[in-house]
Amino acid sequence: MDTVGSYLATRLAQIGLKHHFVVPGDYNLALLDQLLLNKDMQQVNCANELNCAFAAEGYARAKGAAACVVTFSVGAFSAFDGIGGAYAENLPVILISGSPNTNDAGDFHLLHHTLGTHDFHYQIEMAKRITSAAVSIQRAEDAPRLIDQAIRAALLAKKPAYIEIPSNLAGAACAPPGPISAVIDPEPSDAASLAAAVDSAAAFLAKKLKPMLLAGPKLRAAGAEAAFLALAEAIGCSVAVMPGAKSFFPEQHKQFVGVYWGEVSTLGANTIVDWSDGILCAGTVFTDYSTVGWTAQPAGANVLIADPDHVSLPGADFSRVRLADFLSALAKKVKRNDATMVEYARLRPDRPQVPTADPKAKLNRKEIARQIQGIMTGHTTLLLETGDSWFNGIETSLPDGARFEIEMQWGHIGWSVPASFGYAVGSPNRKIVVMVGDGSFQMTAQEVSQMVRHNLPVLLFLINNHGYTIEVEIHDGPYNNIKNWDYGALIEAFNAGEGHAKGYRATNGGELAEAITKAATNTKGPTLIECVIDRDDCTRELIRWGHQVAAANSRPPRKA
Ligand code: TPU
Ligand code: MG
Repeated sequence: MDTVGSYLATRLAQIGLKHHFVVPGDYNLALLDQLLLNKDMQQVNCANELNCAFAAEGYARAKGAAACVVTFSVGAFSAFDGIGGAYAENLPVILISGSPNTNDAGDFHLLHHTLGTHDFHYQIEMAKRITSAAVSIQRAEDAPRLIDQAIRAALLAKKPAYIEIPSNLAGAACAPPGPISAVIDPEPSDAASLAAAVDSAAAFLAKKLKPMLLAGPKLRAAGAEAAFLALAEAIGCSVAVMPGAKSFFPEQHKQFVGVYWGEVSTLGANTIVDWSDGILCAGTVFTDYSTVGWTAQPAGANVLIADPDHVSLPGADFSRVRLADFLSALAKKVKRNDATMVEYARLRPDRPQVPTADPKAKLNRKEIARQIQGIMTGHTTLLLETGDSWFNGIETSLPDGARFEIEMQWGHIGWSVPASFGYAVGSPNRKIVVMVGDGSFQMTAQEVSQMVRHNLPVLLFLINNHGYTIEVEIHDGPYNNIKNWDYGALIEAFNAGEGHAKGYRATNGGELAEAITKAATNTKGPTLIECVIDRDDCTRELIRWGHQVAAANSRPPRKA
């Protein structure tokens, strides 16, 4: 026989997890003991549950799925924020919470860490809104069915799931796991719907004089990057990506025409999107942010939307069509049409050449971006935090193999610190580079100490512009000022005599270059380089984007 906890551990290992992230608490301690018995997985502690959920979120970006284990209410409520992020960002993070002993409800006990009422159901009710499946195991014999159901739902939907395990059931006996295919095998497309969707899409594209492709953030979740590339090459047309899909199409590919983000696009992607008469949007998500305050949203008769399990085009809709199946089948049916590439050859702006700054001149963001560009390799994963880091980093040209992570849908400042920790645990052979603002860093800074604990050489560029600059551009006020910290000293304080974290402070280009050189030699721990710039040194793109988003946010209410 298995136990509920060992069953869960086996399933997590079987879906490819080598780690799970935890914060202990008395409702989950017996469960953590059971998970530790599984030698295929390591248990990784986090400093708090918000960071724990974001660490799992980052791990899921690297490995495809993740799990985090927290205690009841005091832990789970914090984790919900990161789980909401995983939902928004289409990442299957399994949240596991310890919960009250199964006898307590019937005994009408009041319990610690709860709301102080006899109701212990509120947590699963809350979890249901931010997961694809939420289960509570109240009898050990139900565990195999409910655990499989929750994990499968998460993997299929690429959304989180929630599993609640009472403190007295983690070690209780249950049946051993059956074949894992029952959990992981994908749902096939409906064959007839797929064929009809492909026929309609091929006809749609054949009628267009200037077709092109646009990749969106859901493309990776749908496992459709390779199929998208095949379709692009079959048509030979221009390919733009949304900010949340950067790196989902190789940027060194000759058909890559930049990041499409309305007027703040890179490489003139918007000029070709605006010129095209037939845009196949794969996995796109159009929000106020990604459409630059609703000023740039492909829609109408020129647009075909291919979602992870649905295709819609003018006058037709097809359900149960898996995106990868659709794109691969379509690639075999389309005609070559490179009109958008011919036009793009005329429109293509030169890549901005940023001159090297005088090494003694005051540091500015352009010089920071230039130097970060210089360290990008095919092994780099660049994580961009919410703030001007988005705009500074989005222009980075990614060498083949480089990956890029951004949390634009949820947009929780502070995400990048725990997420890069989780990502580094999941992908120890990649070079993890983070661009994070001072305000964001202050939200989750303590998770750097886990990078120290695990000797992870994450490289953090902390852009210290003395406040919440992105907010200044959207809507300014005294609330956008923050307390300055000595960031380099803080990082080294995490060592406490037993770590290898290094902190540097750069106020000019020369100091930055020197810090980057030293960081390259620190292979046993994180390096933080505080880059000090003026409060008003921000990108033109942030200002333009900020104005449009502010205008969208402040639309007056409609008259009744
Ligand atoms: O480059 P910069 O100065 O814009 O970045 P920094 O310093 O990280 O400041 C970010 C400021 C910011 C806030 C306060 N961006 N968005 N917000 C709103 C916000 C508040 N709370 C959470 C959890 N997430 C948010 N995005
Ligand atoms: Mg700032």
